[in-house]
Amino acid sequence: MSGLTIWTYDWVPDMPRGFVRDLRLRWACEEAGLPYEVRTVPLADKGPDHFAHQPFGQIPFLRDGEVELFESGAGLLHLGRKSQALMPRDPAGEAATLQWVVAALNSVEMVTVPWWFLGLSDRAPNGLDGWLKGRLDHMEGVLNAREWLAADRFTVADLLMADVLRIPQVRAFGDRPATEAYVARVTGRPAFRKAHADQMAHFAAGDAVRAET
Ligand SMILES: N[C@@H](CCC(=O)N[C@@H](CS)C(=O)NCC(=O)O)C(=O)O
Repeated sequence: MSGLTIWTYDWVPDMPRGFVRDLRLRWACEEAGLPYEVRTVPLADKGPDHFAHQPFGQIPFLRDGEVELFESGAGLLHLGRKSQALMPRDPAGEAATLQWVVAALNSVEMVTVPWWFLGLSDRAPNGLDGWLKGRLDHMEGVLNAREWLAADRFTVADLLMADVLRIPQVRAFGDRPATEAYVARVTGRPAFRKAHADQMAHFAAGDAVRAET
C-alpha cells in the first residue's frame, strides 16, 4: 500500500481539540505539500488492532507505504527525510534539526506535560513550577537570539517546539516576549492554520456521528 496515512481518534472531548498530536503530522504534511489521508481509531474502545500499531494505545501513528511509525517525533523526522521544506539536507542543518526535535520532546515537553497534569489537581503550588520556569526561561534566552531553532530557517524542529510551547497554560506561565513572538510566528503559518482547522472539523464531524447514534 502506498501513500501517507495519519491515524487519530474518531472523537475527543472539547478540551484537547486543536492540540491532539495528529496535528503535528498533518501540519508537517501541509508544510511539505505531501498528500495524506486521515483515518481513525475509537477513543472509547481501544482494541488489539490499535495496540498493534501503537503499543501504548495512543495516537498518532503513521503509515507511509511499507513503513509504519508511532510517536509524533518519529513521524516528524520521517517526514523531514521526505522533504527539504521540513529538514535541511546539509549535515550541520540536519543535525541541528534533529537536536532541537529531541530537545522539544525530551527537555521541554518532558516538563510541560507533567506540569500541566499536576496543575489539573486543586493542590497549589504546583511542585514542578521551578522546573518549568527554568526550561522556559532558557528557551526565552535562545529565542531572544534567533528567529528559528536550526539552520536559520523554518524546520520541523520549530513545528514541534512551537506545538509544545503553544499550550495556553504554558504561554500564561510568566511573561516571555521572545517565546510569545516565536509561537505566534510559527503558528501563524498557513500550514498550521489548515492543519488546525482540519482537526477541528474532524472532531466536529465526530460530534455529528455521535449525535446520530
Ligand atoms: N509521545 C507520544 C504521546 C502521544 C499522546 O500523548 N497522544 C495522546 C493524544 S494527543 C493520546 O493518545 N492520549 C491518550 C492516552 O494516552 O491514552 C507522541 O508524541 O506521539
